[in-house]
Amino acid sequence: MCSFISIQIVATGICRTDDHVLKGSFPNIDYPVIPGHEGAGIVESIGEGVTCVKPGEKVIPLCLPQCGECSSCLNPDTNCCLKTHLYESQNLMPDKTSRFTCKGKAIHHFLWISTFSEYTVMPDSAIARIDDDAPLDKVCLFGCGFSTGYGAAINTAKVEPGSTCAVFGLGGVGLSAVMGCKAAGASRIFAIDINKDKFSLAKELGATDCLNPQDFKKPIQEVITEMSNGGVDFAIECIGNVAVMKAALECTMVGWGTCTIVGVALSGQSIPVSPMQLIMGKKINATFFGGWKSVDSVPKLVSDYMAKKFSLDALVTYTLPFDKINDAFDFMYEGKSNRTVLVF
Ligand code: COD
Ligand code: ZN
Ligand code: ZN
Repeated sequence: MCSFISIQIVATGICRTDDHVLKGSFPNIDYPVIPGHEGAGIVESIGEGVTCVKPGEKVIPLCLPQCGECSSCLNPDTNCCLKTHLYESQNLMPDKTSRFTCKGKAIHHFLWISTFSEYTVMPDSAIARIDDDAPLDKVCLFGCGFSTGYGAAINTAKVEPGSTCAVFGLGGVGLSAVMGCKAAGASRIFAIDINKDKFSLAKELGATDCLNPQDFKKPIQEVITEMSNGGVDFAIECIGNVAVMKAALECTMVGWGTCTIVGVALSGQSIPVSPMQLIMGKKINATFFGGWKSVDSVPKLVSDYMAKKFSLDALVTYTLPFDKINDAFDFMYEGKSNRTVLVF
């Protein structure tokens, strides 16, 4: 049986995935739907059987549950709880109800979260109880962008001290991957984007070489392979573009290079990988929510942020009232923001 929690959303970031929902390019979405999946808020009320939180406590709703009981939750090597909605249509609560209506008509949920709403309802297996002092307009980024990118480097790629890395795509997710590579001790970090305005912050966060593929006649994978004397140890794709995923694999070192996929490609697309790349000893893997076991890890990430073990403030380009949501999407389309946080 599942128990439910009602949350007052206080702040929410906007992620490119929300735009995929608007454009109809994310799989398994039914409309009308309330997007938003990078939020933080306060428990408004709890349903029967809820023991993990009390009204008034600060929480982050999670796009990936951790039920603590299934074979995945009991396996230390995966965070893909089998109670996740990702294997099915994601638009209703686990009990197949919708908790949103407009003019008497049901509205669908997104990833169970739907943070573009003042109130939302979540199953108790997908809630992180966080520090009472946490600033919700910053730590909302642990709901997606920071956790996904930073964890891709630390948990999935398992970047090693002294290694060479390449991060493709410098949005909120890719910049967090740069921070993860730096924190893991990488000695050289290539940061690749077609928007050169992303480079100054990437350098501040740890990138050593910023490259715009449009500045080169050769494919970017050849440029990086030459600059890194044979290839990088770790490449991380944070765009969701299958051609870039191919380039990311191809710029890794023969024998041991690892390519980690973060971006979800548009429905129906697949990666054109030559088996020779794999036969030559390169590896490819992928991550959802940065490999973190969500309920256990997000409170610890928030505590580490509060203890100033890392900062994510630089990722928040704008903080705006919620009714400026359309401006926030425009900033994303124009490449002017890494993250805009909307506050209710
Ligand atoms: N070459 C280089 N850079 C590119 C290219 C290209 N061909 N195309 C786009 N870029 C750059 C853009 O200029 C931009 O700076 C960056 O790539 C992408 O940034 P954003 O801000 O659009 O995207 P993010 O950082 O918010 O999100 C990226 C994801 C890959 C996470 C997202 O799009 C996605 O696929 N999410 C699903 C995967 C997942 O784990 N989701 C968890 C919940 S979202
Ligand atoms: Zn996201
Ligand atoms: Zn589980």
